[in-house]
Amino acid sequence: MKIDFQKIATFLYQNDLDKTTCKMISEDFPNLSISDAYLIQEELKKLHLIENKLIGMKMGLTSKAKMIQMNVTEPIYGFLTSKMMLKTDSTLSLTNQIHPKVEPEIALILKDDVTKILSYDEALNVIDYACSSIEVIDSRFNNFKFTLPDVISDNTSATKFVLGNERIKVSKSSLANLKIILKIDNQDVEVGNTSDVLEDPINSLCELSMMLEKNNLVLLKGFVILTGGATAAHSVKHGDLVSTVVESVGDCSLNVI
Ligand code: OOG
Ligand code: MG
Repeated sequence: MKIDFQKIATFLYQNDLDKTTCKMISEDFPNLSISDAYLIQEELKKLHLIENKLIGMKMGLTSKAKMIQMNVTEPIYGFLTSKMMLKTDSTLSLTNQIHPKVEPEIALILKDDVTKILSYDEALNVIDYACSSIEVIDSRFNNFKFTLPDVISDNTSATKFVLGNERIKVSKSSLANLKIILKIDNQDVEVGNTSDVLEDPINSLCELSMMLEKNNLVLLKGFVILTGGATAAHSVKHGDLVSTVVESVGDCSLNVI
Protein backbone atom coordinates (compact mmCIF):
# COMPACT_ATOMS: atom_id res chain seq x y z
CA MET A 1 0.00 0.00 0.00
CA LYS A 2 1.32 3.48 -0.84
CA ILE A 3 1.91 5.59 2.24
CA ASP A 4 0.47 9.11 2.26
CA PHE A 5 2.95 10.96 4.51
CA GLN A 6 0.92 14.14 4.62
CA LYS A 7 -2.25 12.32 5.64
CA ILE A 8 -0.49 10.52 8.48
CA ALA A 9 1.07 13.79 9.66
CA THR A 10 -2.33 15.50 9.65
CA PHE A 11 -3.78 12.62 11.64
CA LEU A 12 -0.99 12.79 14.25
CA TYR A 13 -1.27 16.58 14.43
CA GLN A 14 -5.00 16.34 15.08
CA ASN A 15 -4.38 13.88 17.92
CA ASP A 16 -1.91 16.35 19.37
CA LEU A 17 -4.43 19.22 19.16
CA ASP A 18 -7.31 17.13 20.52
CA LYS A 19 -5.12 15.47 23.17
CA THR A 20 -6.27 12.04 22.08
CA THR A 21 -4.29 8.88 21.40
CA CYS A 22 -4.36 6.55 18.45
CA LYS A 23 -3.02 3.15 17.42
CA MET A 24 0.50 2.94 16.07
CA ILE A 25 1.00 3.92 12.42
CA SER A 26 3.05 0.73 12.01
CA GLU A 27 -0.07 -1.37 12.67
CA ASP A 28 -1.51 -0.17 9.36
CA PHE A 29 1.87 0.20 7.65
CA PRO A 30 4.15 -2.56 8.93
CA ASN A 31 6.78 -1.67 6.33
CA LEU A 32 7.09 1.95 7.44
CA SER A 33 10.83 2.67 7.36
CA ILE A 34 12.87 5.10 9.40
CA SER A 35 13.36 7.35 6.37
CA ASP A 36 9.58 7.31 5.70
CA ALA A 37 9.10 8.28 9.33
CA TYR A 38 11.38 11.32 9.02
CA LEU A 39 9.41 12.38 5.94
CA ILE A 40 6.20 12.18 7.99
CA GLN A 41 7.94 14.23 10.69
CA GLU A 42 8.79 16.88 8.05
CA GLU A 43 5.11 17.06 7.06
CA LEU A 44 4.16 17.35 10.72
CA LYS A 45 6.70 20.14 11.15
CA LYS A 46 5.03 22.13 8.33
CA LEU A 47 1.72 21.92 10.21
CA HIS A 48 3.29 23.04 13.49
CA LEU A 49 5.04 25.94 11.78
CA ILE A 50 1.82 27.44 10.43
CA GLU A 51 1.32 29.08 13.83
CA ASN A 52 4.62 28.57 15.64
CA LYS A 53 8.31 29.22 15.13
CA LEU A 54 11.01 26.56 14.85
CA ILE A 55 13.29 27.19 17.83
CA GLY A 56 15.37 24.06 18.13
CA MET A 57 15.82 20.33 17.82
CA LYS A 58 15.86 17.45 20.27
CA MET A 59 17.67 14.19 20.42
CA GLY A 60 15.96 11.19 21.96
CA LEU A 61 16.99 7.73 23.12
CA THR A 62 20.58 8.82 23.60
CA SER A 63 20.93 6.95 26.92
CA LYS A 64 20.73 3.22 27.71
CA ALA A 65 18.12 3.97 30.39
CA LYS A 66 15.79 5.50 27.79
CA MET A 67 16.44 2.80 25.20
CA ILE A 68 15.63 0.09 27.73
CA GLN A 69 12.55 1.92 29.00
CA MET A 70 11.12 2.39 25.50
CA ASN A 71 12.46 -0.88 24.08
CA VAL A 72 14.19 0.74 21.10
CA THR A 73 17.82 0.75 20.10
CA GLU A 74 18.98 3.91 18.36
CA PRO A 75 18.94 7.68 18.84
CA ILE A 76 16.28 9.73 17.08
CA TYR A 77 15.69 13.44 16.52
CA GLY A 78 12.69 15.74 16.53
CA PHE A 79 11.90 19.45 16.26
CA LEU A 80 11.05 22.05 18.92
CA THR A 81 8.69 24.97 18.41
CA SER A 82 7.88 28.18 20.25
CA LYS A 83 4.64 26.59 21.53
CA MET A 84 6.64 23.88 23.31
CA MET A 85 8.87 26.18 25.34
CA LEU A 86 7.63 26.87 28.87
CA LYS A 87 8.96 29.75 30.92
CA THR A 88 11.50 28.91 33.61
CA ASP A 89 9.82 27.91 36.89
CA SER A 90 6.51 27.91 35.11
CA THR A 91 3.62 25.47 35.12
CA LEU A 92 2.52 22.50 33.09
CA SER A 93 -1.25 22.18 32.92
CA LEU A 94 -2.32 18.53 32.76
CA THR A 95 -5.50 19.52 30.96
CA ASN A 96 -3.36 20.33 27.91
CA GLN A 97 -1.57 16.96 27.95
CA ILE A 98 -2.40 13.29 27.35
CA HIS A 99 -0.14 11.11 29.56
CA PRO A 100 2.95 13.25 30.07
CA LYS A 101 6.28 12.12 31.46
CA VAL A 102 9.28 14.22 32.47
CA GLU A 103 12.96 13.60 31.93
CA PRO A 104 16.12 15.39 33.07
CA GLU A 105 18.27 16.73 30.26
CA ILE A 106 21.16 19.01 29.35
CA ALA A 107 20.24 21.68 26.80
CA LEU A 108 22.75 23.39 24.48
CA ILE A 109 22.13 26.79 22.90
CA LEU A 110 23.89 27.45 19.59
CA LYS A 111 25.77 30.63 18.67
CA ASP A 112 26.13 29.73 14.98
CA ASP A 113 24.37 27.85 12.21
CA VAL A 114 25.39 24.23 11.68
CA THR A 115 25.35 23.05 8.10
CA LYS A 116 27.75 20.11 8.26
CA ILE A 117 28.75 17.15 10.39
CA LEU A 118 30.44 18.43 13.56
CA SER A 119 33.49 16.94 15.21
CA TYR A 120 33.59 17.15 19.02
CA ASP A 121 35.78 20.27 18.94
CA GLU A 122 33.65 21.93 16.28
CA ALA A 123 30.57 21.21 18.40
CA LEU A 124 32.21 22.91 21.40
CA ASN A 125 32.87 25.98 19.27
CA VAL A 126 29.30 26.30 18.11
CA ILE A 127 27.76 26.16 21.60
CA ASP A 128 26.93 29.49 23.20
CA TYR A 129 26.03 27.96 26.58
CA ALA A 130 24.56 24.91 28.28
CA CYS A 131 21.82 24.73 30.89
CA SER A 132 19.74 22.16 32.73
CA SER A 133 16.32 21.35 31.41
CA ILE A 134 13.19 19.29 31.93
CA GLU A 135 11.69 17.77 28.84
CA VAL A 136 8.01 16.83 28.98
CA ILE A 137 7.25 14.05 26.52
CA ASP A 138 3.71 12.97 25.65
CA SER A 139 3.14 10.26 23.08
CA ARG A 140 0.17 10.48 20.76
CA PHE A 141 0.06 6.65 20.75
CA ASN A 142 -2.05 4.47 23.03
CA ASN A 143 -0.26 3.51 26.25
CA PHE A 144 2.92 5.36 25.19
CA LYS A 145 3.83 2.27 23.08
CA PHE A 146 5.54 2.55 19.70
CA THR A 147 8.18 1.26 17.30
CA LEU A 148 11.06 3.47 16.19
CA PRO A 149 9.32 4.61 12.94
CA ASP A 150 6.16 5.41 14.94
CA VAL A 151 7.90 7.62 17.48
CA ILE A 152 9.93 9.41 14.79
CA SER A 153 6.70 10.15 12.87
CA ASP A 154 5.20 11.48 16.11
CA ASN A 155 8.07 13.96 16.50
CA THR A 156 9.72 11.82 19.19
CA SER A 157 6.86 12.46 21.65
CA ALA A 158 7.88 16.16 21.91
CA THR A 159 5.38 18.34 23.73
CA LYS A 160 6.98 20.86 26.15
CA PHE A 161 10.30 21.75 27.71
CA VAL A 162 11.71 24.23 30.18
CA LEU A 163 15.25 25.55 30.57
CA GLY A 164 17.13 26.37 33.77
CA ASN A 165 18.24 29.93 34.48
CA GLU A 166 21.95 29.30 34.83
CA ARG A 167 23.97 29.53 31.64
CA ILE A 168 27.21 27.55 31.62
CA LYS A 169 30.10 27.99 29.19
CA VAL A 170 31.34 24.64 27.91
CA SER A 171 34.83 23.24 27.42
CA LYS A 172 36.23 19.81 26.64
CA SER A 173 34.53 17.17 28.85
CA SER A 174 33.01 19.87 31.09
CA LEU A 175 29.55 18.38 30.64
CA ALA A 176 30.67 14.76 31.09
CA ASN A 177 30.49 12.83 34.35
CA LEU A 178 28.14 15.19 36.21
CA LYS A 179 25.46 13.89 38.55
CA ILE A 180 21.98 14.59 37.15
CA ILE A 181 18.88 14.07 39.27
CA LEU A 182 15.18 14.19 38.53
CA LYS A 183 13.28 15.20 41.65
CA ILE A 184 9.59 15.26 42.38
CA ASP A 185 8.54 17.22 45.47
CA ASN A 186 12.21 17.36 46.44
CA GLN A 187 12.60 13.55 46.47
CA ASP A 188 15.07 11.92 44.06
CA VAL A 189 13.06 9.80 41.61
CA GLU A 190 15.81 9.19 39.03
CA VAL A 191 19.54 9.60 39.51
CA GLY A 192 21.95 9.41 36.60
CA ASN A 193 25.12 10.83 35.16
CA THR A 194 25.51 13.10 32.15
CA SER A 195 27.98 10.55 30.73
CA ASP A 196 24.97 8.27 30.27
CA VAL A 197 24.12 10.51 27.29
CA LEU A 198 26.48 9.16 24.61
CA GLU A 199 29.48 9.48 27.02
CA ASP A 200 29.15 13.30 26.92
CA PRO A 201 26.03 15.34 25.94
CA ILE A 202 28.20 17.22 23.41
CA ASN A 203 28.32 13.97 21.42
CA SER A 204 24.56 14.20 21.11
CA LEU A 205 24.99 17.43 19.11
CA CYS A 206 27.62 15.73 16.91
CA GLU A 207 25.29 12.77 16.32
CA LEU A 208 22.42 15.15 15.54
CA SER A 209 24.54 17.02 12.96
CA MET A 210 25.30 13.68 11.31
CA MET A 211 21.67 12.58 11.20
CA LEU A 212 20.56 15.98 9.85
CA GLU A 213 23.18 16.02 7.14
CA LYS A 214 21.76 12.78 5.76
CA ASN A 215 18.32 14.39 5.59
CA ASN A 216 19.51 17.76 4.27
CA LEU A 217 18.51 19.71 7.36
CA VAL A 218 20.47 22.38 9.22
CA LEU A 219 20.62 23.93 12.69
CA LEU A 220 20.36 27.69 13.17
CA LYS A 221 22.03 30.19 15.45
CA GLY A 222 19.99 30.51 18.65
CA PHE A 223 18.52 27.00 18.43
CA VAL A 224 17.95 25.07 21.64
CA ILE A 225 19.24 21.49 21.41
CA LEU A 226 17.89 18.99 23.93
CA THR A 227 20.53 16.28 24.17
CA GLY A 228 18.26 13.50 25.47
CA GLY A 229 17.07 12.14 28.80
CA ALA A 230 19.92 10.93 30.98
CA THR A 231 17.60 8.65 32.96
CA ALA A 232 14.29 6.92 32.40
CA ALA A 233 11.29 9.25 32.16
CA HIS A 234 8.78 9.62 34.97
CA SER A 235 5.00 10.15 34.89
CA VAL A 236 3.67 13.22 36.65
CA LYS A 237 0.45 14.04 38.43
CA HIS A 238 -1.44 17.10 39.53
CA GLY A 239 0.45 19.07 42.19
CA ASP A 240 3.92 17.65 41.48
CA LEU A 241 6.89 19.99 41.71
CA VAL A 242 9.41 18.59 39.22
CA SER A 243 13.05 19.57 39.09
CA THR A 244 16.22 18.64 37.26
CA VAL A 245 19.35 19.17 39.32
CA VAL A 246 22.70 18.95 37.53
CA GLU A 247 26.02 19.17 39.35
CA SER A 248 27.88 22.36 38.31
CA VAL A 249 25.17 23.29 35.80
CA GLY A 250 22.19 24.28 37.94
CA ASP A 251 18.55 23.49 38.53
CA CYS A 252 15.41 23.78 36.53
CA SER A 253 11.89 23.35 37.84
CA LEU A 254 8.29 23.00 36.79
CA ASN A 255 4.97 22.95 38.66
CA VAL A 256 2.37 20.49 37.43
CA ILE A 257 -1.14 21.83 37.85
C1 OOG B 1 10.67 9.19 22.90
C2 OOG B 1 11.39 10.46 23.18
C3 OOG B 1 12.69 10.21 23.87
C4 OOG B 1 14.63 11.21 25.14
O1 OOG B 1 15.12 12.18 25.71
O2 OOG B 1 15.17 10.10 25.15
C5 OOG B 1 13.35 11.40 24.43
C6 OOG B 1 9.90 8.69 24.08
O3 OOG B 1 10.50 8.14 25.01
O4 OOG B 1 8.67 8.83 24.07
O5 OOG B 1 12.90 12.52 24.36
MG1 MG C 1 13.92 13.85 25.81
